[in-house]
Amino acid sequence: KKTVLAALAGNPNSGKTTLFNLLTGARQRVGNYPGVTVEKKEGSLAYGDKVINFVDLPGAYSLTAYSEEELVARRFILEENPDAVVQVIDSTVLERSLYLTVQLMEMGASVVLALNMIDEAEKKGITINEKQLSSLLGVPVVKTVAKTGRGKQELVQTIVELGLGKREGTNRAQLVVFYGEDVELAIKQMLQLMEKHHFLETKYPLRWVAIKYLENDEEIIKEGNECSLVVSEQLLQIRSRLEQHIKETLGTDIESVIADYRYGYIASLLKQGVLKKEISSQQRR
Ligand code: GDP
Ligand code: K
Ligand code: MG
Repeated sequence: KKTVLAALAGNPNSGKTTLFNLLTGARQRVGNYPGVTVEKKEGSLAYGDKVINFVDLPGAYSLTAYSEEELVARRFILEENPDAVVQVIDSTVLERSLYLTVQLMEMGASVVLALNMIDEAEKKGITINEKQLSSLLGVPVVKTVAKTGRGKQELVQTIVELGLGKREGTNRAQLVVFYGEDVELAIKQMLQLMEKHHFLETKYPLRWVAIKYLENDEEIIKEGNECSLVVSEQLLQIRSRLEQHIKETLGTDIESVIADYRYGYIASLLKQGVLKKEISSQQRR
Protein backbone atom coordinates (compact mmCIF):
# COMPACT_ATOMS: atom_id res chain seq x y z
CA LYS A 1 0.00 0.00 0.00
CA LYS A 2 1.40 3.33 -1.09
CA THR A 3 -1.13 5.84 0.19
CA VAL A 4 -1.89 6.63 3.81
CA LEU A 5 -4.98 8.59 4.85
CA ALA A 6 -4.48 10.71 7.93
CA ALA A 7 -7.09 12.97 9.54
CA LEU A 8 -6.17 15.81 11.88
CA ALA A 9 -8.62 16.09 14.77
CA GLY A 10 -8.54 18.22 17.88
CA ASN A 11 -10.05 20.92 20.04
CA PRO A 12 -10.34 24.37 18.44
CA ASN A 13 -7.08 26.37 18.74
CA SER A 14 -4.92 23.34 19.42
CA GLY A 15 -2.81 24.21 16.35
CA LYS A 16 -4.48 21.88 13.84
CA THR A 17 -4.35 24.26 10.92
CA THR A 18 -0.77 25.30 11.68
CA LEU A 19 0.26 21.64 11.77
CA PHE A 20 -1.71 20.90 8.61
CA ASN A 21 0.11 23.74 6.82
CA LEU A 22 3.47 22.54 8.12
CA LEU A 23 2.79 19.02 6.85
CA THR A 24 1.24 19.81 3.49
CA GLY A 25 2.77 23.17 2.56
CA ALA A 26 1.17 24.52 -0.59
CA ARG A 27 -0.26 21.18 -1.63
CA GLN A 28 -3.78 21.97 -0.39
CA ARG A 29 -7.33 21.88 -1.65
CA VAL A 30 -10.31 23.48 0.02
CA GLY A 31 -13.83 22.09 -0.43
CA ASN A 32 -16.88 21.26 1.62
CA TYR A 33 -18.24 18.17 3.31
CA PRO A 34 -21.34 16.86 1.51
CA GLY A 35 -24.56 18.52 2.64
CA VAL A 36 -23.01 20.92 5.16
CA THR A 37 -21.25 24.27 5.06
CA VAL A 38 -18.26 23.11 7.11
CA GLU A 39 -15.03 23.66 5.18
CA LYS A 40 -12.98 20.62 4.19
CA LYS A 41 -9.24 21.07 3.75
CA GLU A 42 -7.15 18.36 2.12
CA GLY A 43 -3.46 18.20 1.37
CA SER A 44 -0.69 15.71 0.82
CA LEU A 45 2.89 14.94 1.68
CA ALA A 46 5.33 12.65 -0.12
CA TYR A 47 7.35 10.40 2.18
CA GLY A 48 9.80 8.11 0.39
CA ASP A 49 7.68 6.13 -2.05
CA LYS A 50 4.58 6.78 0.06
CA VAL A 51 2.04 9.57 -0.06
CA ILE A 52 0.16 10.75 3.02
CA ASN A 53 -3.18 12.40 2.31
CA PHE A 54 -4.15 14.72 5.13
CA VAL A 55 -7.60 16.04 6.00
CA ASP A 56 -7.99 18.91 8.48
CA LEU A 57 -11.19 18.01 10.38
CA PRO A 58 -13.30 20.70 12.04
CA GLY A 59 -12.31 21.52 15.62
CA ALA A 60 -14.29 19.65 18.28
CA TYR A 61 -14.21 19.13 22.04
CA SER A 62 -16.39 16.08 21.85
CA LEU A 63 -17.92 13.71 19.30
CA THR A 64 -21.59 14.03 20.12
CA ALA A 65 -24.35 14.76 17.63
CA TYR A 66 -24.96 18.22 19.10
CA SER A 67 -22.91 20.33 16.69
CA GLU A 68 -22.31 20.18 12.97
CA GLU A 69 -18.53 20.33 13.44
CA GLU A 70 -18.51 17.35 15.78
CA LEU A 71 -20.83 15.39 13.52
CA VAL A 72 -18.70 16.07 10.45
CA ALA A 73 -15.53 15.00 12.26
CA ARG A 74 -17.18 11.87 13.59
CA ARG A 75 -18.77 10.88 10.30
CA PHE A 76 -15.49 11.30 8.46
CA ILE A 77 -13.68 9.02 10.91
CA LEU A 78 -16.42 6.37 10.91
CA GLU A 79 -17.03 6.38 7.17
CA GLU A 80 -13.59 7.01 5.70
CA ASN A 81 -11.83 4.97 8.35
CA PRO A 82 -8.51 6.89 8.16
CA ASP A 83 -5.31 4.90 8.64
CA ALA A 84 -4.35 7.41 11.31
CA VAL A 85 -6.35 9.96 13.27
CA VAL A 86 -3.84 12.49 14.52
CA GLN A 87 -5.29 14.26 17.53
CA VAL A 88 -3.59 17.62 17.87
CA ILE A 89 -3.42 18.50 21.56
CA ASP A 90 -2.73 21.82 23.24
CA SER A 91 -0.25 20.43 25.78
CA THR A 92 -0.99 23.23 28.25
CA VAL A 93 -4.47 21.71 28.70
CA LEU A 94 -3.71 18.02 28.38
CA GLU A 95 -6.36 16.79 30.80
CA ARG A 96 -9.22 18.55 29.02
CA SER A 97 -7.92 17.40 25.62
CA LEU A 98 -7.85 13.74 26.58
CA TYR A 99 -11.65 13.77 26.76
CA LEU A 100 -11.68 13.74 22.97
CA THR A 101 -8.95 11.07 22.93
CA VAL A 102 -11.13 8.75 25.00
CA GLN A 103 -14.00 9.20 22.56
CA LEU A 104 -11.82 8.65 19.50
CA MET A 105 -10.42 5.48 21.02
CA GLU A 106 -13.86 4.21 22.00
CA MET A 107 -14.82 4.60 18.35
CA GLY A 108 -11.93 2.35 17.45
CA ALA A 109 -9.98 5.03 15.57
CA SER A 110 -6.24 4.51 14.98
CA VAL A 111 -5.13 7.40 17.14
CA VAL A 112 -1.79 9.22 17.19
CA LEU A 113 -1.39 11.99 19.75
CA ALA A 114 0.53 15.11 18.72
CA LEU A 115 1.40 16.88 21.96
CA ASN A 116 1.46 20.27 20.29
CA MET A 117 2.36 23.61 21.89
CA ILE A 118 4.82 21.68 24.01
CA ASP A 119 6.95 24.87 23.98
CA GLU A 120 4.17 26.73 25.82
CA ALA A 121 3.70 23.84 28.24
CA GLU A 122 7.44 23.77 29.03
CA LYS A 123 7.39 27.53 29.65
CA LYS A 124 4.59 26.99 32.14
CA GLY A 125 6.52 24.31 34.00
CA ILE A 126 4.36 21.46 32.72
CA THR A 127 6.29 18.24 32.09
CA ILE A 128 4.63 15.43 30.14
CA ASN A 129 6.11 11.93 30.06
CA GLU A 130 4.98 11.01 26.56
CA LYS A 131 6.38 7.47 26.73
CA GLN A 132 4.34 6.75 29.83
CA LEU A 133 1.21 8.27 28.26
CA SER A 134 1.81 6.20 25.13
CA SER A 135 2.20 2.96 27.03
CA LEU A 136 -0.82 3.55 29.27
CA LEU A 137 -3.12 4.41 26.35
CA GLY A 138 -1.56 2.06 23.81
CA VAL A 139 -1.22 4.73 21.13
CA PRO A 140 1.83 6.56 19.72
CA VAL A 141 2.52 9.99 21.23
CA VAL A 142 4.81 12.64 19.67
CA LYS A 143 5.72 16.07 21.03
CA THR A 144 5.36 18.86 18.45
CA VAL A 145 5.62 22.60 17.97
CA ALA A 146 3.66 23.24 14.78
CA LYS A 147 4.86 26.84 14.65
CA THR A 148 8.55 25.89 14.38
CA GLY A 149 8.42 22.39 12.91
CA ARG A 150 9.71 20.58 15.98
CA GLY A 151 8.63 16.92 15.94
CA LYS A 152 7.53 16.96 12.31
CA GLN A 153 9.73 14.11 11.09
CA GLU A 154 8.91 11.86 14.03
CA LEU A 155 5.20 12.52 13.59
CA VAL A 156 5.28 11.80 9.86
CA GLN A 157 7.20 8.58 10.42
CA THR A 158 4.76 7.51 13.12
CA ILE A 159 1.78 8.18 10.84
CA VAL A 160 3.31 6.14 8.02
CA GLU A 161 4.20 3.24 10.32
CA LEU A 162 0.70 3.21 11.77
CA GLY A 163 -0.84 3.50 8.31
CA LEU A 164 1.16 0.57 7.02
CA GLY A 165 0.20 -1.55 10.01
CA LYS A 166 3.76 -1.74 11.26
CA ARG A 167 2.76 -0.89 14.77
CA GLU A 168 1.14 -4.11 15.89
CA GLY A 169 -0.83 -3.78 19.04
CA THR A 170 -1.28 -0.04 18.75
CA ASN A 171 -3.47 -0.07 15.67
CA ARG A 172 -7.21 0.12 16.28
CA ALA A 173 -6.76 0.02 20.01
CA GLN A 174 -10.36 0.20 21.09
CA LEU A 175 -10.42 1.63 24.56
CA VAL A 176 -12.80 0.21 27.16
CA VAL A 177 -13.59 2.68 29.92
CA PHE A 178 -15.47 1.25 32.92
CA TYR A 179 -18.68 3.23 33.55
CA GLY A 180 -19.80 1.76 36.86
CA GLU A 181 -21.88 -1.35 37.58
CA ASP A 182 -25.30 0.03 36.64
CA VAL A 183 -24.21 1.45 33.29
CA GLU A 184 -22.11 -1.63 32.53
CA LEU A 185 -25.11 -3.89 33.15
CA ALA A 186 -27.17 -1.88 30.67
CA ILE A 187 -24.33 -2.00 28.12
CA LYS A 188 -24.11 -5.76 28.58
CA GLN A 189 -27.84 -6.20 27.95
CA MET A 190 -27.61 -3.96 24.89
CA LEU A 191 -24.64 -5.90 23.50
CA GLN A 192 -26.48 -9.21 23.88
CA LEU A 193 -29.49 -7.80 22.05
CA MET A 194 -27.41 -6.27 19.25
CA GLU A 195 -25.31 -9.38 18.76
CA LYS A 196 -28.35 -11.63 18.62
CA HIS A 197 -29.92 -9.50 15.88
CA HIS A 198 -26.71 -8.54 14.01
CA PHE A 199 -27.62 -4.92 14.70
CA LEU A 200 -25.41 -2.36 12.87
CA GLU A 201 -22.76 -4.98 13.40
CA THR A 202 -20.49 -4.53 10.48
CA LYS A 203 -20.66 -0.76 10.62
CA TYR A 204 -19.48 0.37 14.06
CA PRO A 205 -17.99 -1.14 17.22
CA LEU A 206 -21.01 -2.36 19.17
CA ARG A 207 -19.90 -1.12 22.59
CA TRP A 208 -19.62 2.32 21.03
CA VAL A 209 -23.15 2.02 19.63
CA ALA A 210 -24.44 1.04 23.09
CA ILE A 211 -22.77 4.07 24.67
CA LYS A 212 -24.24 6.30 21.95
CA TYR A 213 -27.72 4.94 22.71
CA LEU A 214 -27.15 5.64 26.40
CA GLU A 215 -26.09 9.19 25.51
CA ASN A 216 -29.32 9.53 23.50
CA ASP A 217 -27.35 10.25 20.33
CA GLU A 218 -29.89 11.33 17.72
CA GLU A 219 -27.90 10.36 14.67
CA ILE A 220 -27.02 6.85 15.80
CA ILE A 221 -30.57 6.21 17.02
CA LYS A 222 -31.85 7.30 13.61
CA GLU A 223 -29.48 4.84 11.92
CA GLY A 224 -30.50 2.18 14.39
CA ASN A 225 -34.17 2.76 13.63
CA GLU A 226 -33.44 2.28 9.95
CA CYS A 227 -31.61 -0.96 10.69
CA SER A 228 -34.30 -2.42 12.97
CA LEU A 229 -37.01 -0.41 14.66
CA VAL A 230 -37.84 -3.30 17.01
CA VAL A 231 -34.27 -3.69 18.31
CA SER A 232 -33.78 0.06 18.45
CA GLU A 233 -36.87 0.44 20.64
CA GLN A 234 -35.69 -2.32 22.95
CA LEU A 235 -32.34 -0.56 23.29
CA LEU A 236 -34.15 2.65 24.20
CA GLN A 237 -36.17 0.75 26.81
CA ILE A 238 -32.95 -0.42 28.44
CA ARG A 239 -31.82 3.19 28.37
CA SER A 240 -35.08 4.43 29.97
CA ARG A 241 -34.83 1.90 32.79
CA LEU A 242 -31.23 2.93 33.50
CA GLU A 243 -32.15 6.60 33.34
CA GLN A 244 -34.93 6.11 35.89
CA HIS A 245 -32.62 4.12 38.17
CA ILE A 246 -29.82 6.70 37.99
CA LYS A 247 -32.26 9.51 38.67
CA GLU A 248 -33.56 7.73 41.77
CA THR A 249 -30.22 6.59 43.17
CA LEU A 250 -27.87 9.40 42.13
CA GLY A 251 -30.19 12.26 41.27
CA THR A 252 -28.47 12.82 37.94
CA ASP A 253 -28.62 11.70 34.29
CA ILE A 254 -26.79 9.04 32.29
CA GLU A 255 -24.73 11.51 30.26
CA SER A 256 -23.32 13.06 33.45
CA VAL A 257 -22.42 9.65 34.86
CA ILE A 258 -20.63 8.71 31.62
CA ALA A 259 -18.75 12.04 31.54
CA ASP A 260 -17.74 11.65 35.20
CA TYR A 261 -16.26 8.20 34.60
CA ARG A 262 -14.37 9.45 31.54
CA TYR A 263 -12.85 12.31 33.53
CA GLY A 264 -12.08 9.89 36.36
CA TYR A 265 -10.30 7.59 33.94
CA ILE A 266 -8.25 10.51 32.58
CA ALA A 267 -7.38 11.83 36.03
CA SER A 268 -6.11 8.45 37.18
CA LEU A 269 -4.12 8.07 33.97
CA LEU A 270 -2.36 11.40 34.48
CA LYS A 271 -1.51 10.51 38.07
CA GLN A 272 0.50 7.50 36.90
CA GLY A 273 3.61 9.54 36.16
CA VAL A 274 2.33 11.24 33.01
CA LEU A 275 1.90 14.84 34.10
CA LYS A 276 4.01 17.01 36.39
CA LYS A 277 3.31 20.66 37.05
CA GLU A 278 5.84 22.96 38.69
CA ILE A 279 4.57 26.11 40.24
CA SER A 280 6.75 28.74 38.58
CA SER A 281 7.95 31.79 40.50
CA GLN A 282 5.76 33.87 38.20
CA GLN A 283 2.63 31.94 39.06
CA ARG A 284 3.48 31.93 42.75
CA ARG A 285 3.56 35.70 42.93
P1 GDP B 1 -6.63 25.37 15.15
O1 GDP B 1 -7.84 26.16 15.62
O2 GDP B 1 -6.53 24.09 15.89
O3 GDP B 1 -6.61 25.20 13.69
O4 GDP B 1 -5.35 26.23 15.60
P2 GDP B 1 -4.39 27.16 14.74
O5 GDP B 1 -3.51 26.35 13.86
O6 GDP B 1 -5.21 28.20 14.10
O7 GDP B 1 -3.45 27.74 15.89
C1 GDP B 1 -3.95 28.57 16.91
C2 GDP B 1 -2.81 29.49 17.39
O8 GDP B 1 -1.77 28.74 18.02
C3 GDP B 1 -2.12 30.26 16.26
O9 GDP B 1 -1.83 31.56 16.70
C4 GDP B 1 -0.83 29.47 16.03
O10 GDP B 1 0.20 30.26 15.52
C5 GDP B 1 -0.51 28.98 17.42
N1 GDP B 1 0.27 27.72 17.45
C6 GDP B 1 0.04 26.61 16.74
N2 GDP B 1 0.91 25.63 17.07
C7 GDP B 1 1.70 26.13 18.03
C8 GDP B 1 2.80 25.60 18.83
O11 GDP B 1 3.18 24.43 18.72
N3 GDP B 1 3.38 26.43 19.73
C9 GDP B 1 2.94 27.71 19.91
N4 GDP B 1 3.56 28.44 20.84
N5 GDP B 1 1.92 28.23 19.20
C10 GDP B 1 1.30 27.47 18.28
K1 K C 1 -8.40 29.00 15.05
MG1 MG D 1 -8.12 25.51 12.23
